[in-house]
Amino acid sequence: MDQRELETLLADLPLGGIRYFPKVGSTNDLAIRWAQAGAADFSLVVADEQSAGRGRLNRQWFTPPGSGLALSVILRPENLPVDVISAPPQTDLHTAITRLTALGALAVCETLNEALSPVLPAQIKWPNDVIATRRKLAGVLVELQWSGEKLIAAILGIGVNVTSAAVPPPGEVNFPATCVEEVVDSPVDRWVLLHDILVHLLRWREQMASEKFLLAWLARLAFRGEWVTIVLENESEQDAPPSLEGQVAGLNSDGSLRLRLRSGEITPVHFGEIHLRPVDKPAN
Ligand code: BT5
Repeated sequence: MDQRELETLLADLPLGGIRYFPKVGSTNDLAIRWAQAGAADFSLVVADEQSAGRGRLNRQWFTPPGSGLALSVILRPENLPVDVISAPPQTDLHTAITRLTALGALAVCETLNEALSPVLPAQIKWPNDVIATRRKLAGVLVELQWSGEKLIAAILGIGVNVTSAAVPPPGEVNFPATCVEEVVDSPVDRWVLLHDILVHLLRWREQMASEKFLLAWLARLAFRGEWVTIVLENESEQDAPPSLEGQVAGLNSDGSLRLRLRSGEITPVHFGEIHLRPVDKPAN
């Protein structure tokens, strides 16, 4: 792949601009800088390899060369539905980031469900992972870029493991990992996946604030009805984070997870707070 080939591949899509790099630190960093320099809405940064790819809370995201997709899309707030991002200080950042994250995860899920044969049964492990056969094969990282009080862009970063070379060794991941080719058991053209992910992003962006979007997201929510442990994330990492155990009961309209506790009470869990692992049965 090179810049010109990528432009040809994506020529039918209404993108703001395209930048391809064989190797970068993080595509999100390049997208942030490009957004600051005036990139048009829906501009795209793609890299074959990342040396400093990141996940949430500055965790690492592994992207060796030739093995997956690493992309970042620059979304301008004026082109997002008003209900998703309103002007600060009214902006509810958790809700906005959660929806934008779901936009990325849903686009990846639908692409994997539709573009491949056999169908790849991808699901969304709330809030930002795409899993299949209970293992992670893609992750989404949304970062907001401000100029003083003004939100200038949301950077939607997506990493997808396509070949087995993208899958980190078991000791280096906090959740079991896999890749697209392992799940479908055949070679996959990652650039076809990239094209289709962008098609789904463009389509769903228009409808991100709708009930239809929430239902599509809910339909792909992993672990529904299962008992899970929610670890409340603690950025300071000084103490072991507290955890909650409950059954995944669905989504609230703000995108928070509905968790049914042992008492039967349903409690919302908000973005940025959790880590999620299935457990076989409730603890006594
Ligand atoms: C994520 O974070 O899953 C978000 C990943 C976003 C990556 C994209 S690539 C393009 C753009 N540019 C960037 O720099 N980032 C975005 P989180 O849920 O925090 O998961 C991170 C954790 O996943 C790590 O701590 C590892 O345990 C695990 N991990 C790292 N690389 C992985 C991989 N390739 N496949 C599966 N798991 C991985």
